[in-house]
Amino acid sequence: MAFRNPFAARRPSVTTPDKSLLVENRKLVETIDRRKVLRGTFSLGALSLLAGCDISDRGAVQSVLKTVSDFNDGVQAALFNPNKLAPTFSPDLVVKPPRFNAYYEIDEVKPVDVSTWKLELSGLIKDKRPWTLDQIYALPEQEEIIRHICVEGWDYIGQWSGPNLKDFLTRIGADLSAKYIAFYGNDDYMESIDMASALHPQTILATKYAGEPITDPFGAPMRLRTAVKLGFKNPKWIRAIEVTNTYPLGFWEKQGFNWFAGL
Ligand SMILES: Nc1nc2c(c(=O)[nH]1)N[C@H]1C(S)=C(S)[C@@H](COP(=O)(O)O)O[C@H]1N2
Ligand SMILES: [Mo]
Repeated sequence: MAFRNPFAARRPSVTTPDKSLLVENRKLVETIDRRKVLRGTFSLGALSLLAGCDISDRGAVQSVLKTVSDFNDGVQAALFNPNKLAPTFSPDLVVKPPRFNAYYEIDEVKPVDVSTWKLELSGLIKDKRPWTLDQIYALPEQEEIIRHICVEGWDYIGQWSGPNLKDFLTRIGADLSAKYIAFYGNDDYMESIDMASALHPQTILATKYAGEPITDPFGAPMRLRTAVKLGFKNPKWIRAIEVTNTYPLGFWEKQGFNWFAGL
C-alpha cells in the first residue's frame, strides 16, 4: 500500500501559527495528537505540523489537517494486527454503572421499546431476516472486561457480554470480504468500522453489562463493544447493521475525527 506524505512538499517554517485558527480546527488537531487528548489535555504539539502552510488561508489549513487525518486512517489500517488482543481486566475493576456519553445530554436519551425491538440487516448479507431480542439472547455469549476510551479524555473499565460479532456475521451470511460495517442507532447515530476490526475476537454485540441486560442510558437492548476502537466507534441502541463497500460517513467523522479510530 502506498501512502502520500502530506508534508513531503512543504518546507519547514518559523511562522508563529494563529491561535484562533487552531481553536477553529481543534478537533482535527486533536486527532493528530491523540495520545495527549487521551490524557485530557488539549495539546498544541501538532502545531508544528502546520509549518509551511499559509496560516492566513483557512482552506489550506483545513485541507492539510484533513489529509493528515486520511493519512492516519490508512496507516492505522495497515498497522492493525487482527490477532493482537487488547488488555482485559479483573472483575473488581469494573465501574458500575458505566459512565454515560452521547452527542446530546443524558435527559434527551430516548429509550428503545425493547418489547418490539428488532435488528434490521441490509447490504452484503445473504440472510437479511430481522432478529428479535429473544433470538439474539439465544446465541452463545462472550464476555469482555475492557477499557472504554472516549476522545473527550476519560475512560473506564466495563464488563460487557453478548454474541461475538464475527460469529454473528458468519451466521447471517455476511460478505466478510466487504470493506465496512455500519451500525445505525435508534437516535440517528451512525458509525462504521473496518471489516478487520469487526472480525477481531474481542468485538461483540453486547446485550449485557456486568451480567445483567444493558439498561439505559447505555444503549439497551444492544450495542457494539469492541476492544480495538475508541468509544465513539461503539454505537448504542443499534437498530440496524449494514455490510457495504461504500464508505459510510459517521457522526464523529463529520466533526473531523479519524475514521479508523483504532486503539
Ligand atoms: N447511539 C449512540 N451511540 C453512541 C453515542 C451516541 O451519541 N449515540 N456516543 C458514543 C460515544 S462518543 C461514547 S464515548 C460512547 C459512550 O458509551 P457509554 O455511555 O456506555 O459510556 O458511546 C458511543 N456510542
Ligand atoms: Mo466518546
